[in-house]
Amino acid sequence: MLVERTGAGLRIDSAELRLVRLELLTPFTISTGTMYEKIIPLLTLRADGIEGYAEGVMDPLPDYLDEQIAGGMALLRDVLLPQVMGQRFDNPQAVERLLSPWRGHTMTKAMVEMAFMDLWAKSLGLPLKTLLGGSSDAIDVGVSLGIGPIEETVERVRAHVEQGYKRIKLKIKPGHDVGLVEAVRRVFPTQSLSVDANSVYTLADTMKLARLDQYAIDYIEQPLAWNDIQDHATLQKRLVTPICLDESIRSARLCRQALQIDAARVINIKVGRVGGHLESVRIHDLSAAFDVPVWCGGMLESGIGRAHNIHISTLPNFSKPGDTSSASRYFARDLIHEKLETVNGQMPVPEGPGIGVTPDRDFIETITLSVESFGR
Ligand code: OSB
Ligand code: MG
Repeated sequence: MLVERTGAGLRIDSAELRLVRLELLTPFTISTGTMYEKIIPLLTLRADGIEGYAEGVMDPLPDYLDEQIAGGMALLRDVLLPQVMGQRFDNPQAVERLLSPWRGHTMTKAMVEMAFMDLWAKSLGLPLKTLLGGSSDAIDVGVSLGIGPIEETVERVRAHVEQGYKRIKLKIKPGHDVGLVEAVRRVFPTQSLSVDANSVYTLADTMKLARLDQYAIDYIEQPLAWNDIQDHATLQKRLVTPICLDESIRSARLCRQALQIDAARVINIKVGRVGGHLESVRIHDLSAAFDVPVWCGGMLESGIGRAHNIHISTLPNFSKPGDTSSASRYFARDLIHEKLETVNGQMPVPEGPGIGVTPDRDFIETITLSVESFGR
């Protein structure tokens, strides 16, 4: 249950929308392409001298979902930020309600909701996790390994297993699937493993995907189309391996429909994908009611988005390790002062009010592509 605030609510008096560029230490390849850098939209909302922060998880091109940075920035600039500016909100639900008429754009709307959640938690003097109903001080984490040569991937699995990561996720694509899993399983017979196809297969690949059943992987993530649920239910009937949906779950309603037809037995929640924390908590609760575990996905976030993800991962049904690994795996330098680093496969939850991390303004200035201000 979300903590209710009594009193006068919060009036948003200004905002800053910034675009920054962070180089990735190593390119990250998934079935749909390779990322060399992260372009990150950053939003700051201000009220009563307090600041709330969020980052957007959309990419420059609509290659993960049908949202992209340019469209999100335009919607924020022309519609969403003018809408919230100068408004007093009695609770985060009121922010969500104001944005609800706009269709789709869950990644863009999530930026406003998440920045407000951080602000709200800080105004109450509470860590975000407390507001969301979580309590643990550290969470179990896994890693997601991009597509690369098989031998090299086996060595990368070894390095991460040695660091204590609790689950290794292998990115797969046609021609780089059964052979890869076979090679990794041979060296690591009992390690918790999963695979992620990022929507690249079709039902015509059912026999191929069923061959993965013999390797005892925890789940196969998003094998079929990003906007499909029905075919995943058809596929699940033919597989022993549980299907985990990522791209397909963009709302609690889509999640309910997926669970009702057994299209998924595990759910990946990305706060920035589903519109924010409130919808994430609904998906979490709904999945619990279906006895389906959830885990927190990642989009190679900087420390701002990563901190949001870590807080929500403290809820009880986040019972599988999340993709909330050390920021230093991706970036030479993070956007925040604090270090988000795993210790023996566990990520400590940042302390203090809100998300508990603070932007490194000097560094952010040096990697800024554009800045826009709203309000006074
Ligand atoms: O499908 O989970 C995914 C990264 C970019 C786009 C899609 C995905 C991913 C990851 C990265 O798997 C996980 C992480 O942030 O560490
Ligand atoms: Mg995924």
